[in-house]
Parts: sequence; C-alpha cells; structure tokens
Amino acid sequence: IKASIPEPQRAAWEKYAVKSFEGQEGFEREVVRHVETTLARSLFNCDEKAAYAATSLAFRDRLITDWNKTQQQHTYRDAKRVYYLSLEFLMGRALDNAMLNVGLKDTAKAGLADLGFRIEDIITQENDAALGNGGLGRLAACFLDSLASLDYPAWGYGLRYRYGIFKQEIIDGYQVEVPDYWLDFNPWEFPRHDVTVDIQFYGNVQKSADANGKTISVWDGGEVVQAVAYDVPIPGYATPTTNNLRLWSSKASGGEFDFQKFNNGDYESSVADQQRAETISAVLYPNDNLERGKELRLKQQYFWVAASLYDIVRRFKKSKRAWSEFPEQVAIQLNDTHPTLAIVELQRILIDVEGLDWDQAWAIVTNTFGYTNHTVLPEALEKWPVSLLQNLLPRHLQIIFDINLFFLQQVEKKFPDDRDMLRRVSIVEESQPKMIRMAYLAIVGSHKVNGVAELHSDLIQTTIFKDFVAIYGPDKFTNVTNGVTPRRWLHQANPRLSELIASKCGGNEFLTDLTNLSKLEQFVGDKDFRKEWAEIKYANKVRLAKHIKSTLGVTVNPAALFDIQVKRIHEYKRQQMNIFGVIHRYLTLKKMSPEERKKQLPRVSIFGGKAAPGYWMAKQIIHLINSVGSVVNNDADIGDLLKVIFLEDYNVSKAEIICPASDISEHISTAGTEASGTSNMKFVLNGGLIIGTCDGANIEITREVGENNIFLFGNLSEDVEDLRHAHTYGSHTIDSDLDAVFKEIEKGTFGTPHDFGALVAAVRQHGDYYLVSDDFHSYIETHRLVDEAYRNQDEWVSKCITAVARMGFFSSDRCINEYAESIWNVEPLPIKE
Ligand code: TH1
Repeated sequence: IKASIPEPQRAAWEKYAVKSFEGQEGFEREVVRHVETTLARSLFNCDEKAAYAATSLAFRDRLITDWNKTQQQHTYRDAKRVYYLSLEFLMGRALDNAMLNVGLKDTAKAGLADLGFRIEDIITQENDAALGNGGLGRLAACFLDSLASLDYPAWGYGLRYRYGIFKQEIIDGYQVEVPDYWLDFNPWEFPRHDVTVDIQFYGNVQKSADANGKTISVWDGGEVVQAVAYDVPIPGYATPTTNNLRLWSSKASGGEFDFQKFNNGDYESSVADQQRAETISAVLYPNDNLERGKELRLKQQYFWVAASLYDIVRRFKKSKRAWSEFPEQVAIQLNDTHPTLAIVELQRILIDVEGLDWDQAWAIVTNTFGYTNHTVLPEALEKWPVSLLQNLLPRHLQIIFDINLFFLQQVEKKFPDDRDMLRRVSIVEESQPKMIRMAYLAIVGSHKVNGVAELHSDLIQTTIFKDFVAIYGPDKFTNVTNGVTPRRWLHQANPRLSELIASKCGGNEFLTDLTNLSKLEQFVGDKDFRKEWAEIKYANKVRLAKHIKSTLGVTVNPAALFDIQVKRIHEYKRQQMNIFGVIHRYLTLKKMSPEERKKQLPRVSIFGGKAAPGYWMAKQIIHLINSVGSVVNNDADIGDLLKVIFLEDYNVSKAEIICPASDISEHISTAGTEASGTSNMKFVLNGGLIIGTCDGANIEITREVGENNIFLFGNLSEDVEDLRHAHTYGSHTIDSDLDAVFKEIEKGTFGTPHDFGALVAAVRQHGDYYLVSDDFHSYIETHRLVDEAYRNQDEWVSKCITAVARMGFFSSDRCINEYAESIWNVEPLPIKE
C-alpha cells in the first residue's frame, strides 16, 4: 500500500499520519478542539448538543483511521467481499456503539464529567438513524455489526432517505405521523461527491448490430437521475475492522438545475426537474409486511440497485480478472425481494454493456446472488404490473421475459406435459393486468434461498415455493435462523447485567462468543447471584417507569409484573388479542371483592409500536389500547393492580430501555405468520421470559431454553388452514370470555362503541382470520400461569437466569458465520497492524 506514495514523499506522509487520541486527556483535548474549531463555538457557550457533536467528531476521527486502513487492506489483499443489499437499515444511535466498540466509553465518561457533562445526557442528544420499518431493517443493522466484528470484508448498500420512519405522536388516543427529518446534523456520514452514477429511467429499446454484425439491444432516451454516494463507517467490536455502509442519495443529473431550460426562461420547470429527481430518495415507505405497488417505490428500487451494481462492477473491473471469476470475488445478498432487479441489472450489464453471451452471463449472475425470504404473508409478496415495468425499465422487462422463457423451457424438460406447473411457476403471472412475481424471479436468479427461522424455512419449502423445490431439488433451499447483536442488545442496553455476566463468565468473551453464556447456569443455585440479578432487573424497571412518568405522566409501580408487547402494529401480530386479554383481566378484577383484590398480583401492560399510516385497522387497535388505558388507569377500584400504557414512538433507542425492563414479553402472532421475530431474542437475552405462540423463532427459543422457561400457548400452524375454513363454512362460535369482553366494549365502557366496531366484527362477523377467538382461552389460561409463576420470585429468577444461559445460539454472529459458510463462501480477513 505504501508503494503508492512516491519514495521522496513517503517519510513526510508517515511522519504526519494522524494518530488516534489515547486516554482521557487526549479525548478531552479533541472535544475542546472540535468545539472551538470545527463547531466554531466559544468554550463558554457549549451546550449538550455541542458537546454531543464534539464527542461524536472525536470518535469519528478515530473510526476513520481504522476505516481507511480496513478499506485499503481489503482492496490490496483482493479478497472476496459480501454486499448486503437492503432497502432498510434501522441503525439507531451510533455514538454509544462507537465508544463501546473501541473500548473507550469509560474514558469518555470521565472526560465528559471533567468538562461538566453526564455521558447519558450526551448520548441521548443523537437522533436515531431510523431508515427502516421494523425487524427486517434492524436485522440488516445487526448483520453489519456482526460482519465487522467477525472481520468479514463486507459492504452494505442502501438508500439515504431524507426522512426515515415517521415519528409517532398520540393525540386523543390516535396515532399522528410527524416527518422524521434526521439529517440536520449527522457526523456519521461522509458525502462522496466524486462517487456518482447516472441512472436511466423510461426511454426505448432499439435493436442494432455491433461491429461483428451481432444483434445488440440499445436502451436510450428517457430521463437520467444522478446517484451520489454517502458512506457510513461500521466499526466492529474489539477489532480494527471498520466496514462501509454506502447509502445513495438522488440528485438532478448535471448539476443543480438544467441551465438550458433556465436560460430559456423556464425557471420553474428546471427547479421542478430537480425536485422530481430528489424525490426518489426523499422518504422511506412506512409499510412493514405490505407492498402497495407504487411507481415511486419501483423507482427507488431500481435507482439503488443500479447504482450499487455499477459500483460493485467498477470495483471488480479494477482487479483485471476474467468475468468468470466474478462470483469468486463478489457475493450479493438480497434482503427480501426489494433488490431483485439487481439480478436483471447484472444480466443487462454483462450482455448489453460487456458483450458476454447469455449463458455465460447467466451462470455468473446465479452464482453471485443469494435471496433471503422474510415473509409468507400474501399481501407482502411483491408483484409489479408488466405495464409499469414496460414504461419505466423497458430493457429490463425484455430480459425478465427471456429469463422466464429459458426457465420455463427447463421446467418443461423436467415436467413434460405439466401445463399447470408452467402456469404456477411462471415469473409472469397471467392475470389481468399481467404481473411480474418478484420472489420467483429472485429464486430463479439466485444459487441459494433461505428463510429466517426453521418453521419459516419449512413453510416456504412446503407452501409458497413448493414447486421450486420440485424443480431445483431441496439443496437450493436452506435455513438461517435470525440472531441479534449482543453488543447493542445486551452490553449497550443493559450495562449492569452485562457486567454481572462478565464477572461470572470469565470476562467479556461472551460478547464475541455468546455460547459462553452457558457458564451462567452453574450459578443458578447461588442466592447472592440471584439477588444481584433481581436487583438489576428492578433497576431497569425503575428506569422504564421514569420514562413512562416523564413522557405520559402515569405512575407505575416497578414492583408490578411488567408485561410488554412492542413491535409494529399488525393484525397478524395480534395486539388486539392482547388488549382484549387486558380487558378480560380488568373485568375479572372488577368482579372481585376488595379482600380478594388485595391478593392479586399487580401488573403493568405496556404496548408500543407504529401503524402504517394507511393501515386503518392497526390504527383502531392503537385507539382501543389508549381508550382502555384511560379508563383502567383512572379506576380507583383498580389502583396499582392494572395499568395500561401505550409508549409513544417506539424505535431502536427506546427499545434499548424497554427490553431490559420486561418480566414477560408478548410474541403472540397467529401460528405460521411471523417468519422469525427478533425482539423475542432481545427480551430473553435481557432476562425476561416470554409468552408466545408456536411461531417463528419462538420454537427454537423453546428448544434452547427448555419448555419450563417459556410460556407457550395456542393453535399450531398446521391447524390454521382448517380452522379458517371452519370459520367460513362451519358454525363459528366465539369464546365466551372473549364474548364478554366484546359486550363490555359494546356497552360503551371504553368510549363510543362504534369506534371499535371493526375490531369486534373482524372476529365475530368476518371469519376471524387471525384466530383470536380460537386462541383466546389458552392465552388467558397461560397468563394465569404467568401470574402464578411470578409469585415464586426465587423460581422465577432461576428460570430467567437459565434462559439467558441458553441463549448463545441467537447471536447474529452465529447467523453471519452460517451465511458466510453455506451461502457466501467467504472467510474473515483480520486487519494487520
Ligand atoms: C420481518 C418479519 O416480519 C419478521 O418476522 C422477521 O423477524 C424480520 O423480517 C427479519 O427477518 C419482515 N419485515 C418486512 C418488511 C417489509 C416486507 C417484508 C417484511 S418481513 C417491507
């Protein structure tokens, strides 16, 4: 690397190379320097925002040195890289993470104290980077953390949304969306104004002949938008490896505005062009598990995918290798079907631009891509109208038709005379209007397809992708169960528990090899240890109680059982069942005599989560939760026995306070609907138990922690179809306890009954698609068991410790190692000093 600097200047460059600060003194010096120079603020006018800015800049400088070194070595050593393509990266805050990863949080804490600040107040100044909806986006963020921490050469590619997921306010019990303008000060990104790609849309395809008389397709005309790269350093934990997350921002091509138009006096339209271009990366689509088929969304997808592939191909070409070596240098993982156009784009580059023949190109493409499916919900499976693609990406549509043609020919050879098979698996759905099925395209264009938990991977192979297993054989399909990073979700979110664990497990090694947690199990019988454990849980509940008091003004008792459900609001996740259960609990308490009531266990039912702005039923659920809360929380008969809380604006940084504070958390989706879930893992890792259905990763959590340390209930996924059928075609009787809940709602106890009519009707009249009534009895019964178990605190704490000790499997490090070995074929490349 050094050889790139000419000999006479080398010594000077080496002599003046930036050295990272060391120790408290060095840190303070950097903070003060940034306040005075970078921020141009007087030292006597430094508020918490400025202190946050200066602290971040000091740590940022540290990251940059390692980042440069990492990127140089990865390039120089020419290793295979992983590219993780995701439309969502739910990163949360970066400063705390950076301080912990470089091992200098204590130094910073002391330094900030010396300068007159509390580190917690500084950390909380940062806006969350909230470029995602929920689990899918947070998984991508955990993966980046693990890739860097395990020294894999890897880049993430995404969009730099000007507005991330909206901020949620609750007004009169209803959700109100407020734009999340998070970029006013973001020290963690580096604009690369020299790294740009022109992206083409619309236009026409012409056939013409090349110099050798071979027919080629030329795509021209249409409009061009420029992609500008913004880079975000991704530090690994306790390693110099610092990977890159490249986010693309859209901009009018050829500068601010079109000077030709401008000079012709068409000022308005030249500005309009600029705004149209900037619209592409303006806002994250706020739907989780739902695809609405909007043209702008398709434009986002192509814009991001085309810029990323141009970048990847440009980097590969610098190595001067033969095209056939592309899959040995490049692994691209598709996070759901959102980046599926990358398959088509790479094929287009190889045949139209680089002049490879179809088969050679297609072998390269299929050996490069892997596809992860995250959902079986029909409303979330992407399909794009052929007409939309024809207009926006005419050449890509031709290539999709050809991919489909060759694929169907292959199918026909294997299954001669099976016309229905061809119809079923065709990438082009012969509907009115015709649609392109993106999941099928992703399967055909990849060498591996994986689900995100065992049940989910089995389900995709036996239901939605069954025919493809018959066509390709079972080896193309695999499972990689999700995981979460223990750095953020244990060490950062729950520092006291992390410290206690370290003291029993022989230091911090569990943070890089989570299976070390198993050493905890030998201390389950240790009374002092259990006491310390319980004290930490209590302190975490006090921290959440304070947050509730300061944000909602409601006092909750930290000694009560904290029962938490935080995740996107969705009918399949069944927050409605939870709130119906809470109403049942309220009615039961109301019926009791005061003496009997005194014997009951106090409980705080905590909800949090955003509803997609267009998802009316989800918004009704939020309204019901808040309405029940305002009745129950003000009922003198009830007092501390039951409180119902809806936490506003659930996001990553709030999850860091919430997860450590649960006694029990709810993961109660209709069996077969939640692909994995990842908050289930975070809650157990933080010493809370869970109540859950046999769905997604809950099943593997049960396998690991043991049936005695989890509360499972409800119907199994294999029974769901029959039950739904019976609701529609048989007689459908509602559970009697649930019926009593509905009657109470209809009496007006929680406000105008009409407001909640749709929630009741979904169960009573519209076939109860999510099986709320079928599961209600066992749900209530299982909550009774939870109360009973909680009364025996000694045993409860033992269960929690045992469960944590057995959670080693759910680290995203394990998960990334599985991807590396079974899908990407890449190895770690530790950075040399
Ligand atoms: C989620 C799944 O619902 C969840 O079960 C899983 O743990 C998580 O992905 C990570 O694997 C999904 N989020 C989305 C978001 C969109 C489309 C599909 C899914 S699936 C926009």
